[in-house]
Amino acid sequence: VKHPLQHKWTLWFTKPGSGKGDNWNELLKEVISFDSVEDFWGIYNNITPTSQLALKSDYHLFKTNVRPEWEDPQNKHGGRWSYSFKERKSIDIDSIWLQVLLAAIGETLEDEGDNEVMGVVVNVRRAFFRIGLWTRTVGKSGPGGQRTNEEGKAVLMKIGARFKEVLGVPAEEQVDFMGHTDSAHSGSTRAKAKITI
Ligand code: M7G
Repeated sequence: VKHPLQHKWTLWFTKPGSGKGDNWNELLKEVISFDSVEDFWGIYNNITPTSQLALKSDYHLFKTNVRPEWEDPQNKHGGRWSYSFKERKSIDIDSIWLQVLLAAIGETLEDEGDNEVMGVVVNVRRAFFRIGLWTRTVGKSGPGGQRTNEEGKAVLMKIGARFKEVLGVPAEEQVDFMGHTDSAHSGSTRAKAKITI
């Protein structure tokens, strides 16, 4: 008997492009979906560890039926907590990313009913590994929102704090939150963060 997860998840991979003229859509590939603990380990044990991926690769683990893109209807009002590990050589990115995956599928990043976590991402870049946690809202009572702005912000901050703990980021370091509309308009996801924890 398999142990069911609370949600079904889909793994995506962004393969490194050749540089100029790369099309985001052509590089993003859906890999596989799973909804049990056993299937998660079967997949995890058979994919390339993050530490061995080529530069400009990404893994994305998102709830099934949510594409790991700003444009997805379930992401477009949302944002992302993120942290860049700049000491690429001295950190164990594989165990950090595994903890993030387990927190996502084990639903420990949010409380039942928060309904904010859309997925998690790891970006392999020349100068850093960046791990992100995508949320459905930016902590405001957006369209269909059932929370006040204050409640929304509190849920977002609680999720950010748990994410920071899972990442093992020291208290004095900052984990940043930014809305996807800002990411999309900046042309890069490195624009100034709005909220930090
Ligand atoms: P990144 O991989 O998040 O960060 O975005 P990086 O600058 O450290 O590599 C790199 C580029 O990929 C962006 O400037 C966009 O051109 C493209 N890109 C990334 N994301 C997450 C999206 C997305 O959700 N939708 C679209 N259309 N492009 C994206």
